[in-house]
Amino acid sequence: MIIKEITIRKMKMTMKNPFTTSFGTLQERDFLLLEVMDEDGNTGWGESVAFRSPWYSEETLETNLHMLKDFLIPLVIGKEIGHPDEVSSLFASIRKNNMAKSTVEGAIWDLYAKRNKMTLAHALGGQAEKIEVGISIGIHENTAELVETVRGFVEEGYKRIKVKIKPGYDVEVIRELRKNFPDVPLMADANSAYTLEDVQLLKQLDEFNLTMIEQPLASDDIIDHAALQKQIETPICLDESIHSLEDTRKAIELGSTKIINIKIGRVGGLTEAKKIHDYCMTHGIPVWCGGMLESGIGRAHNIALTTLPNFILPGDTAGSSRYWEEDVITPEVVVEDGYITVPSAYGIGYEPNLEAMDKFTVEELNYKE
Ligand code: OSB
Ligand code: MG
Repeated sequence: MIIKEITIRKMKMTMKNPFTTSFGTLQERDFLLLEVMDEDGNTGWGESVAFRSPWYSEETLETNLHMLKDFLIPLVIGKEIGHPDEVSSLFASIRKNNMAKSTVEGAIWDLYAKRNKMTLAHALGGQAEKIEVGISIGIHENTAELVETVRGFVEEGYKRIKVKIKPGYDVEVIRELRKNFPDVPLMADANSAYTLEDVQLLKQLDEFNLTMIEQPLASDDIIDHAALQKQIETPICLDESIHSLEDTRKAIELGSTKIINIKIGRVGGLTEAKKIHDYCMTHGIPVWCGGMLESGIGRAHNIALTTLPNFILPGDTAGSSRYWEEDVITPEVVVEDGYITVPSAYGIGYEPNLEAMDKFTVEELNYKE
């Protein structure tokens, strides 16, 4: 396939509910969608999961736009590409900027699958026909309200509940949740809010039988996480610290992590995500698919990835209605009794809903060969 044309849409959508982490609250979701077109007029879609500000990682919507316009698009436009695995070699001269790279690579994967009349899941080697879904719940300062929110999602059938924690909002909140939901698979995500000085506090979480604690320590750390894991029972799962297969190998060798949260954008695309999946499978490390409050385009990629066999734990791939009044794909992503049925249409398996997309598009940028 030859990449003839690329269109970027700057998007602005408002989430139904604000989402609070240890870093702050988000309700406006600004992001990029990217469409690639080949010589036959087939198209593929990708999403940049970077946020407006660099709280989760150093990338932002504007740094992604800069990388795409000035470096990444010029490296693929007009190029003949046999397989999406080649995209990472085309980008080899560019360091990091994984979310920006993943935006283009994801669109090329979708295009490749459509050209070959396959689902993206099959193109990746995934087999599952339905996937288990968990949900990530933001910080609620009022614990009674949190309990009711969790109850609603448990009743909807979500297979695992993840709550955000931060210093001052941790042990007692988890205790209350465990008291109310003794058997629900429960986990906590700290988004790097603690340090090794908090070992005694983190140890107290051991009594609640959490499936895991996600990224308790610094976002660039694997050394202290290894030290922490030696002192706590709860399995550590790394999110922010893992950007590549190499990071994965090192973290596993050091004993910094027992589970990996794979986010396609964070690791630079589906090809790297699949490598991490395969490596973890060989090493007995279960993985699950994280979320970045994506629109339906990004979620569709997450769903396809989750069909690979080592995605043993439920992911943060909640349905469209968890986030949006109206999503940008059709049909929307539906979670039924805690499962998503993997779509059978070619490529990402959902059609862009152009009418909805236009409503949320702030600007469109077009690049031709
Ligand atoms: O740390 O997993 C995270 C959302 C934004 C940034 C980081 C994270 C999250 C979530 C929500 O936990 C995942 C989702 O529902 O998409
Ligand atoms: Mg996380």
